[in-house]
Amino acid sequence: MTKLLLRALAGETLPVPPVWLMRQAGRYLPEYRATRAEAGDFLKLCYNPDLATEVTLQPIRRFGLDAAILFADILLVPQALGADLWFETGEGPRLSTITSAADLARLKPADAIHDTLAPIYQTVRQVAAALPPETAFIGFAGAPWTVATYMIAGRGTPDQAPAHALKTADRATFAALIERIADATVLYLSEQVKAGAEVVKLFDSWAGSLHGQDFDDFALAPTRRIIAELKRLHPGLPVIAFPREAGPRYQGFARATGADCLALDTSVSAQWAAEHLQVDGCVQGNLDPKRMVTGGAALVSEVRRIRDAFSGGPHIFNLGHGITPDADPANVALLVETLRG
Ligand code: 1CP
Repeated sequence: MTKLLLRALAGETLPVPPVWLMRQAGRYLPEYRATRAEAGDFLKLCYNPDLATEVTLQPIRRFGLDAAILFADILLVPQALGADLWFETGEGPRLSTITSAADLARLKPADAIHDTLAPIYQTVRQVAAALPPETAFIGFAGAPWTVATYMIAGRGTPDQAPAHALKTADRATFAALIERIADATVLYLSEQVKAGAEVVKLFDSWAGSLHGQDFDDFALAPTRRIIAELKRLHPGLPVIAFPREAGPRYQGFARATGADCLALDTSVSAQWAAEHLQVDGCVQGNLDPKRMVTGGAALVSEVRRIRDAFSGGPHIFNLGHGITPDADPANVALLVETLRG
């Protein structure tokens, strides 16, 4: 096994950690903005295999990162299940809402997603064929809770209140929605792997708003089931889990779910994570995405601090959340140079 990212995921401690960045293909890159303009809008870009392949490869060409991540979005699964999806310019995603058993009944069965998602599998095939031999390829999906928060509210929400409200008012419908998304997620990620993805990542961006038994039932349990089913279908498949803002619930999450790597947000301390999380396997993340805007000597020292904190075990260098549109590409180059130089 020569790809550094796969070696780290297998538990190897490497002298220089492999590096990639969440949302590494995006608006901070002029070449992304040009391709997105060519596509017309964000969803057309996602469903155009040639253009989606192009934007997936752009940050690899520019920075020589150790992994590419499929260019798509976590909200394509709701769309494939029959939800209406559109993006309001300057605002974000909008979806038709699921607030009752009747709304849930109108969704398609999980195994009906492939018609809509076929172009995404084609993108995976094209990226896999085009990547340099040293670059690993990451597929992804949203974790059920996070996807459900968008399906219930019909948009991004600061506190996920509509999803919490449905969970309280009609737990059976809420749990059935989580199950439907989990079923679809297994099928979707399995097709990505068949098409050439070597690693998959589950984004549970809103895991931090689940507490106590709810965290166990709706963040941990669906993640565990998805990982178990994927590993049964694809023995040895490495999985990265990102229960963002889980705080103390990060501890034991990899062991309980079978994840090979935990993606860390910016709120956990690297020291604590090295002591309490890295003992269970690989970790990635933690650098504040704002450092990609501000750069300078402070970026260099932050990169070294995080690298040194995790130098005693398997580690993938990454940000604690997605890179922002105001990031300076020169700071990404500086990050990579600092790590490898
Ligand atoms: O070009 C544009 O203006 C669209 C911006 C954009 C991009 C570049 C969106 C809309 N999605 C994406 C791509 C994307 N989304 C990727 C591609 C691969 C890469 O990392 O380079 C990935 C992995 C995602 C995942 C995603 N989408 C998450 C989970 C990760 C996270 O950031 O927490 C979430 C929550 C979404 C939903 C979504 N899609 C887009 C936006 C603006 C949002 C957030 C909406 C909100 O909560 O308000």
